[in-house]
Amino acid sequence: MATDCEGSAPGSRTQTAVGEEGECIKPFTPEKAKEIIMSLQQPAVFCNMVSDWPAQHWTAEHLSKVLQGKQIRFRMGLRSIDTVPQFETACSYVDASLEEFLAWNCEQSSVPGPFEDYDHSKFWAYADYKYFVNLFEDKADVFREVMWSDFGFPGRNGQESTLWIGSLGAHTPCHLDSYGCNLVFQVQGRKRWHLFPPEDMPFLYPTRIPYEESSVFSKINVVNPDLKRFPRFQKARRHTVTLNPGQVLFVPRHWWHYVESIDPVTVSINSWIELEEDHLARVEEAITRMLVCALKTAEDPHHPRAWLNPTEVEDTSHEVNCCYLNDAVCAFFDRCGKAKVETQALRGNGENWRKEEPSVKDHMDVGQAHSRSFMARTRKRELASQFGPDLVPVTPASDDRPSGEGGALGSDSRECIDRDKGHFAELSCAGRRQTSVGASAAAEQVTSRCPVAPSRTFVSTDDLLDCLVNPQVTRMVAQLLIQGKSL
Ligand SMILES: O=C(O)CCC(=O)C(=O)O
Repeated sequence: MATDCEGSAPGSRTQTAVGEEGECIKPFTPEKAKEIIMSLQQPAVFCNMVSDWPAQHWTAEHLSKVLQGKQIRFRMGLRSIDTVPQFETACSYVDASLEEFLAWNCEQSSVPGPFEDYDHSKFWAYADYKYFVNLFEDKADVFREVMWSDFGFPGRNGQESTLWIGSLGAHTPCHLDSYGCNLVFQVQGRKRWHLFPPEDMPFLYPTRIPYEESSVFSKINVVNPDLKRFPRFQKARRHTVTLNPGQVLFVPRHWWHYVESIDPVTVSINSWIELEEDHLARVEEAITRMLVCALKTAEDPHHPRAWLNPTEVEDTSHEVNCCYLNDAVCAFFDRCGKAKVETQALRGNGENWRKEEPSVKDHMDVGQAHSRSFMARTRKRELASQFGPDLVPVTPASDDRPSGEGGALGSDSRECIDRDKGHFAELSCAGRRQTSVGASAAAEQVTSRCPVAPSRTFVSTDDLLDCLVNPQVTRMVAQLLIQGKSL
């Protein structure tokens, strides 16, 4: 069953217990909340934890007054549902104030101003992923209206948070965040989250194009999947939850998510909590950056922005990327020390997507592994006992099969697969012939026969990158690199 937390219909808020002194009593102490966050490996919704936060009043109207006409960049997307994800590289952008956004959103028709070219019935607008520090600059009093200290992170407030303001249909394509785990406070309107566990990575067809440091995108539009192209997606275990105002969603590390606004205006605030595992993730990200920049720049030196997510400022030179990789490896050793190389770089360390591939160290530690798994089971039971009205687990959707295109492959798709097989056979033969004529002759053939038709080549740069910088591969490369340097 999809989770829809009770007790907070849109716009309304749950009652929080009040103590004798009039103070707000929360269901979890900061210490308990942090313990849950640091050990829970499934998404869950915290209720009744933020009713005394000043930021609960941050509607878009309120923020428009605070921001006093400040220009914000809105990402404009089409409401129509395609099977291809609407990546940020395919969106257009409008600079406008929140007042102008609200006028466009309320009028529901073209109003003169920055949104005039965007028919409200066809487009959504999203001021997404806005760091508070850029929006509010040094307004420390505004930062303090967000109090992540209630979740056990003293001193963490708006300064370490991002803001998301969207219209109906605004969404973020399915991706995972390479660093940290996530706390998301829904302030206004509702958002529907579609989540998938890290172990489902092979079913989500990961890609690093468009390239953005810290995000691995899925090639699938999870609300309208193309099951002919991506049949493995049928195996993905979708978890859905509708997040209501006043609730805080906990997204564990590396859970995939697609997020859509399902009310006319939505406002949410999130903070990514750094984790110990981020040190290794930073090395993996540096390897990814180096390979993506090198191959994509070589492919088309003149159009870097075509593959770069708009959130990335620039494609960096090979020299800069080398420095970045060296810094990441040094930081790994500085922060973790050689002792941690064992636990972080060589062992499974509870990482879901590596469960199937035990490391050399795990093979040697069978006895210890058994007692570890006993402890993990006990821990899981302890955590489950925390679930109740104030901490609602996000469970797998009852109909696991994704919607659209009928689910099972029909005759059309089978036909298409057979056609593809024929294509494959033809091209593999061509490939074998090429190797037999020798590398230099083959290279000559390549340059003379297909000089400018990358779309017709069988293996494109992106196909190659999808394999080379697949997160499972970069994990292994990072481990080998760290292992080599720790000797
Ligand atoms: O709210 C959204 O649209 C996306 C949020 C997100 O991706 C995140 O918080 O990591």
